Parts: sequence; C-alpha cells; structure tokens
Amino acid sequence: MSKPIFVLNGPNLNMLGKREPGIYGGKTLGAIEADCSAEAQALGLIIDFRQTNHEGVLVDWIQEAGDTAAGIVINPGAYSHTSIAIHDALRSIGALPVVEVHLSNIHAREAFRHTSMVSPVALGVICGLGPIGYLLALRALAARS
Ligand code: CA2
Repeated sequence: MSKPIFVLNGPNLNMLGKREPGIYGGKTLGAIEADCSAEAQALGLIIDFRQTNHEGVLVDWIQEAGDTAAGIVINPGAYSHTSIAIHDALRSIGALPVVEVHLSNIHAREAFRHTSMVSPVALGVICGLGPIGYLLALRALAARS
C-alpha cells in the first residue's frame, strides 16, 4: 500500500469558519478536509489530515511523517513565523517533499507574518489563495510521484 501524504494544520485552524471570515474565508477545517479527501481520491493519493494547537505535537507528527509518509502539506499557522523546532523537524526528515500552505497572503499582512521559518525547508510555498491552496499542494506532490 502506498504511503500517505500528511496534511498538518497548526494552532487556531480549528476555528476556521467560526471567526474572522474576512481574513480566512467561511470554510471550516472539516470542509477543507473533505475537499482534500476528494482531491486526493481523484489524484490517487491517500491523505492523513490532522490539526493541533500544540507545537510539540506538530514536531511529533513531522517526525512520524519522516518514517511513514510520502510527503507533507503543512499550514503551521502562527508557528510558521516563530518555530525553530518545526524548522529543525522538517529539516531532519531530509528528502521528504514539504509544501507550506497559508490561506491568507502572509506578505500582505502584518510585518511579523512576512517571515516563515518553514519556507527555507519547504519544496514550495502557496499563500493567499484560500483553501484551494491545499488542493494545489496535493496536486504538486502528486505530480512528483
Ligand atoms: O493564512 C494562514 O493560513 C495562516 O497560517 C493562518 C494563521 C496565521 O497565524 C498565519 O499568520 C497565517 C492563523 C490560523 C487561523 O486563525 C484563526 C483565528 C480565529 C478565527 C479563525 C482562524
């Protein structure tokens, strides 16, 4: 059986669709997961979609992906801008392709969002396109396999 793509979501993304629709849109994370599952099926991929509010849990999942996954799509939320631990974890899994996704255009927002600790260790970065960014990330990984 082929390895799954881990789709990892960081802090506060469980709040999508409940608050701040002007920035993040009206879709819930559950609806984004459903869209990702449909896209994965069409692409012949298996996904494992997860969300946590905890930095260390993301590190654990990245390490797990290094052993068991074919690639990672990750929206690290605000940890994108702060987490050396997530940077180090992604660096440690070496050749596994990683696509960083942000719903909003982090470069068009506050200065503290302009830097990502994840981007230097990602294969590619998609931001500002809303939930479609997750689907594009899956397509990019499918095109490599
Ligand atoms: O644009 C993105 O996807 C972000 O990763 C979302 C993060 C933010 O900290 C990053 O700078 C960019 C925030 C996660 C969502 O937070 C919400 C808070 C309240 C209501 C809904 C979502």
